[in-house]
Amino acid sequence: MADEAKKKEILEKLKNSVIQYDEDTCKEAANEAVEAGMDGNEAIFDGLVAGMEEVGRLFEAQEYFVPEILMCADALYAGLDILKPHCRQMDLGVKGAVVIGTVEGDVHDIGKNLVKMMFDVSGFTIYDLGRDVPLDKFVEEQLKTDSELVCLSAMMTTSMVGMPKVIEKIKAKNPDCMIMIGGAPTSKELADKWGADGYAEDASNALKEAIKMVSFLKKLRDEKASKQK
Ligand code: B12
Repeated sequence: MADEAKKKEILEKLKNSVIQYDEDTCKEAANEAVEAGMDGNEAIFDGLVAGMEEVGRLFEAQEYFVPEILMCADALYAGLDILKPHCRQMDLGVKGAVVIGTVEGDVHDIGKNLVKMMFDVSGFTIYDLGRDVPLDKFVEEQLKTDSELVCLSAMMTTSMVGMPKVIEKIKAKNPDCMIMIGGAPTSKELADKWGADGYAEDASNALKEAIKMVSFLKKLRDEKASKQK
């Protein structure tokens, strides 16, 4: 197990390598985290994601533009590839199947992939549709896989408007399915307004919400089945 000073140093290195879009240093820091026995989850969220948060600030301050951000995202993904296999597997007693994707018109997928990773380490079956996903594709995939959960991600006010359309269509075809939304411009209020069953502000809360939603759905399905007997 890494001592605290070493851990702090590695987290700073991960964070700064994302900010400085330095893919090689990011890989090096990720490997150091693995060698030091750090939890992958901590290295990802307190290192890589902390770096991307600062990148967001630099973008807003117009110090960074799209080309820099793309390189920052490349560095983050290079570190993520190394750290992902070292995330603690969790058995939270509830598993389910989830369809996940970023809605049409939106290519932001870092947040969506972090949410996916949390489901992955918890043993969920994942159908990842990727990014810029045509709205009807979510509906088709849910029906095809009969997944308990559909997770919609959006990072732009212009793309999030697709969410209520997907929710309406899925609910019309299969009311027995739970839908969770997330991404920076979304909120609990919007989720309620659009008829989604859940909202979470980050990846670890997304998993907690998903567990609650899937447990509730399974209970409902069991009750329905026992009434039909
Ligand atoms: C990285 C980035 C990019 C990268 C994306 C790379 C990639 N592969 O994802 C690139 C360079 C491609 C990009 C492009 C653009 N971007 Co951009 N981008 C960002 C930036 C800097 C960071 C986003 C990010 O990855 N954050 C880190 C992750 C970890 O956080 P997150 O995404 O919020 O995810 C967490 C939560 O939201 C939540 N979550 C996410 N999804 C889901 C889903 C569910 C179901 C749940 C429960 C939770 C959940 O959990 C995640 C993990 O904890 C943000 C700024 C910001 N402050 O957010 C702008 C930002 C999102 N981009 C913006 C814009 C405008 C654009 C462009 C239009 C710029 C341009 N002029 O071309 C294009 C759009 C292209 C398109 N059609 O999509 C704006 C959006 C403004 C708005 N409100 O609409 C932002 C907010 C910047 C700004 N302040 O102006 N961008």
